[in-house]
Amino acid sequence: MDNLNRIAAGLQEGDDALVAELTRQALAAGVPARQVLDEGLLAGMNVVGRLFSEHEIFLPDVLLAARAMYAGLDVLKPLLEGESLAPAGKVVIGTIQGDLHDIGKNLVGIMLRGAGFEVIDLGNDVPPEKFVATATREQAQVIGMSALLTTTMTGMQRVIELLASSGERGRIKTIIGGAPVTAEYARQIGADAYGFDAASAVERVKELTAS
Ligand code: B1M
Repeated sequence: MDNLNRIAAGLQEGDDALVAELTRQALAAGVPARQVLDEGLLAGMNVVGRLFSEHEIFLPDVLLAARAMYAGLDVLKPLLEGESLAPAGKVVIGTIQGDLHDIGKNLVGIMLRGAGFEVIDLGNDVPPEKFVATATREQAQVIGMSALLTTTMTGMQRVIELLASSGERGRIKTIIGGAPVTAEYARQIGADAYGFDAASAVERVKELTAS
């Protein structure tokens, strides 16, 4: 088994120390950070998601896998963030209220920082009012919202409604993403952009801040 497959397997087993060590080894062997992320950590997490939905594994297993994912991400983070120069713009990000999933949102934050954006991360379970109040106070150009549950994604529309009622909708743009979110849903609720993954989120935010 090659190193990236071992990372994916270690993540599925929830072995955080092993995942961190294998991630360091892969980097030392010259594997690019993005490849370690995509073919090691994310590949492992995809299997975890499938096994969880098929009831082959249970919540404690998913929690351990998430911890292992973070152990690997901690090693990759400095490389993914890179060295940014002048701030390209300010983005407020968070996972919507009621939703505790934050791995994808954190990845989006890391990649945005890597592209030179100043990122204010509100964490998870963020009330709509907090997104709007923070972006307004901080004069951010973009609000980025993440949702992983079909039951919480509806909360993102509330943020857009609040922006409209406070007169900030034209100035502060919105981008949404997360596993259950689609481009069609983004259009439906009036979001300015949809990010399929962290890399495309960066491209969309660049477009939003350029216009
Ligand atoms: Co939960 N969970 N979970 N979970 N979990 C899912 C989402 C689920 C699909 C699993 C399944 O059944 N197959 C399912 C949701 C079903 C649904 O809504 N239809 C589910 C469920 C049901 C639950 C609980 C309700 C389980 C329970 O308690 N019975 C519970 C809910 C808790 C809550 O939030 N209130 C729960 C809890 C958890 C853990 C805490 C154990 C853990 C989260 C730990 C953490 O985040 N710190 C967890 C995990 C890890 C998952 C899965 C397995 C993996 C999610 C993940 O981190 N993926 C997930 C299965 C799946 O998604 N297939 C699942 C890796 C991450 C990098 O991907 O977040 O999709 P993702 O982000 C991607 C893109 O979506 C995109 O870019 C990222 C990078 O490419 N993206 C954006 C994300 N945000 C973006 C924002 C953008 C743009 C792009 O712009 C701003």
